[in-house]
Amino acid sequence: MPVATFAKAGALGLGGMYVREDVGGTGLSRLDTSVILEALSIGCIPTAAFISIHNMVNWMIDTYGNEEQRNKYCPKLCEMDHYLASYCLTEPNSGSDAAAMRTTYRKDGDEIVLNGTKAFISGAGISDVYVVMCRNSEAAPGGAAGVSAVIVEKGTPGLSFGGKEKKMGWNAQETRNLIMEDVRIPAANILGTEGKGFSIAMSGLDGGRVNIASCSLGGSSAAIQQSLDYTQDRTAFGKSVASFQNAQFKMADMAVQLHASRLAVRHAAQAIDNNDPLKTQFCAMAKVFATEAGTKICNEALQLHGGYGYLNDYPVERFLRDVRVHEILEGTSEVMRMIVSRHLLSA
Ligand code: FAD
Ligand code: 2MC
Repeated sequence: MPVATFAKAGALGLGGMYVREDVGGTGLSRLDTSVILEALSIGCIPTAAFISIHNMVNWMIDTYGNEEQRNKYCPKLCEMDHYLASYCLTEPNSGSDAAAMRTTYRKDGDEIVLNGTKAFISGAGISDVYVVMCRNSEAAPGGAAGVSAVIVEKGTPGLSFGGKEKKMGWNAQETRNLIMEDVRIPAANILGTEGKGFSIAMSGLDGGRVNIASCSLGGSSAAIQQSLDYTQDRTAFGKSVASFQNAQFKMADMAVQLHASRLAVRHAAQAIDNNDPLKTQFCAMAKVFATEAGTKICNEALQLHGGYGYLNDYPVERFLRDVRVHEILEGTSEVMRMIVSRHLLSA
């Protein structure tokens, strides 16, 4: 992971883009953040995407934390100088059905004791702060009731990490299991109201989904530019590839998809800024639309590059591998459709 680069990004104010200024944040809107993450992703999608995850966690602490928690964690997270944060919801046996989590905590005086395993955690092993969703061991299993969000610091006895997952893309960040065996932390590390952790996790993800969709915009935009450059340079049958109407129409369709995606993403970002009652639905719509378009655009870009597109001499295959996972993480396309259809049916 480019930890030193994150420190430079922190110095530019990118560690707490939508965190309040009194704890070192930049105080920008979600709309501003979307534009920034799109621009960063033109360079490297997983680097931008980890900055997004770090910002999501920092915002959760800023928004739901008490003054002590905000002052303890947010200023350092905003600096992002070798001080990073991870978001821990998924478990080996529960991803889409996040409320089926089995990680528990039990109270013991002023402390709580955590047990369980979180899977696929971006930044695990490197991050210093982990916001972990876990269920009170006395609560009934299943469902959102009894789930709390807690802050766990790296180095706490009983906290360990699994091996580094080998992935198709997103290789500029590490993905590992987070294993908790009798991890003791102060009960004061519960974030927000005890038992409301599932809602806290979901409200973080509304913004996270817009951010990830913004990373797909950046990847799509880069892939279109690479296609324009390559097809004008490459010749076949005595002409530039760009002179074939097939290539022109493909690139026009890619630009149409990107434009529509960008409008949906920016609108969803503004819906969060305006606390629109339909914000969750708009975030889900934007994520499914922009991330599926991102994969299609990058795949078409690879096709337009012919065999060279398949070689890692050109960046287009990396963009395709990196955007593909955006249809899965922070809620799959199917979960996004579930959120939208639930709203439609309950309207
Ligand atoms: P499953 O839930 O098992 O789904 C399998 C398939 O069934 C999917 O196609 C899914 O859409 C479909 N499906 C499930 N339920 C339904 C339904 N009701 N209707 C229709 N279809 C359904 N998680 C974190 O908490 N923190 C992280 O930092 C993090 N980083 C990640 C990084 C990477 C690179 C990856 C790959 C994953 C990461 N995740 C992280 C986990 C990610 O959020 C989950 O993989 C994702 O939510 C899907 O869960 P799952 O893999 O268990 O799939
Ligand atoms: N904002 C605030 N609260 C919300 C919310 C939102 N967007 N969505 C749901 N809630 C609340 C809801 O109001 C309810 O609260 P209460 O019990 O107080 O009434 C509670 O959460 C339970 O909501 P549901 O009944 O809708 O819960 P359900 O179990 O049906 O699941 C679903 C909802 C499928 C949307 C959720 O499980 C989900 O988002 N699954 C996908 C998981 C996911 O996205 N994982 C990403 C992991 S992070 C990652 O991948 C990274 C790379 C960082």
